[in-house]
Amino acid sequence: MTEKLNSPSDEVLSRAIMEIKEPVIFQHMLKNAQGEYTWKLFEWNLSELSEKFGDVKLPFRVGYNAKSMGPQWEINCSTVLMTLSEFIQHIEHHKNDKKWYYFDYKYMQEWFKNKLEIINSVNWRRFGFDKTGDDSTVWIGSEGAHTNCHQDSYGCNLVAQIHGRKQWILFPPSSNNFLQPTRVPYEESTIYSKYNFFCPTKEDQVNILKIEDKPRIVTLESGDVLFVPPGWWHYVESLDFTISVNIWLPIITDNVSRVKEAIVKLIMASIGKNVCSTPDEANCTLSYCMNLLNIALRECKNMDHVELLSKKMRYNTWTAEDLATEYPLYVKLLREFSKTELEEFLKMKMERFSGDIESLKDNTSETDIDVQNTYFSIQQLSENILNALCHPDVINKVAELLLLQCSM
Ligand SMILES: O=C(O)CCC(=O)C(=O)O
Repeated sequence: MTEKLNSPSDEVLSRAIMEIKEPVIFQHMLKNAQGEYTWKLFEWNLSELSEKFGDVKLPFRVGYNAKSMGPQWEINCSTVLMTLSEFIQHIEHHKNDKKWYYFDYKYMQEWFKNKLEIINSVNWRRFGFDKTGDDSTVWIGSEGAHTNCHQDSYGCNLVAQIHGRKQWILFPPSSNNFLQPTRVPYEESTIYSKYNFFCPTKEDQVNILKIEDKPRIVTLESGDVLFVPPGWWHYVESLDFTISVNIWLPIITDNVSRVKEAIVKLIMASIGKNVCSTPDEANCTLSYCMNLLNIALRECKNMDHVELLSKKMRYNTWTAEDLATEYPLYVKLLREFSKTELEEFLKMKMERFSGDIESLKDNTSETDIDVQNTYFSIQQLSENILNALCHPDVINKVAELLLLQCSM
């Protein structure tokens, strides 16, 4: 019994994290024996935090707490610049704001490179990884700020909830075919689902309920650390003012993923000009993509296959269940949602807003609408072609054949 009260060692964790295939939540892991947080980031209150962040103007993406037909994509969002202190004041004074704000997916070293105190206020050593804020990203949002449902192409993920509550819906990698993967809008290393989880339409609801695997739904609170295994789809929403920090840890199959991402990028560069308009598009020239693909293929080829196999075989021990059973105070499995629970949950999300986005935006003129309609049909067609060509099943097969050819 005493054994069960021990927390997992750093060594056990760094190994287990590379092996488990189900998400888990780690609790009480970032506190010392005296019950104090080991990360400074947890210790600072909001006014201390605002002071540490200083006068750095952070770009917050702006979206709407309202109904919309499809997901609110980043490319359609405007941005406002605010210091952390201005942001905190803004949300305090606009409690029923129809807008949400998200400073999201920002590498800490880019924004706080001269603020070592902030960089060093994060440390993943307790999980067996010698990494700090230098390798982490930070996410600061108001109620309703969300990241549309997606799958990350590389690595696995540890997410620490610093402040507020964030809701996560996770689906296993096998849900690929049900989640309608799309590469439009194109984002390097992210495969989005077409469904709007923030405010689903009836059609979204019907389709999401067809997914056979049960989702896991969890609300992270301050001090929780979520582990997202490779390939798990996730939709994430702030339930109030939130701050979280995450780190992507490289895994052995990232080499092959790099080949797959390079193939997608090549397709995008060849025919996706009308539909990708993220900053990444600027880099998306054919020769640049060919070069990327070449490098990724060479990397894969150079990988010592014996080493790869032995790494895979060496410790095939931990499952999420083992870890939760062995360390019940520190590791929790996520609850599976039944079909009925999921149905109720989606219904609640569907019905929660009275107004729609269009009524909150400025009106567009009729001529604009005509132009948009013609553009829409061309765009829709290109989008369907791109999504068919970039479907994970297609890319997996192409990468497999390409790697086979290259190894001959
Ligand atoms: O917190 C969020 O909004 C999304 C986080 C995420 O997608 C990730 O950590 O992989």
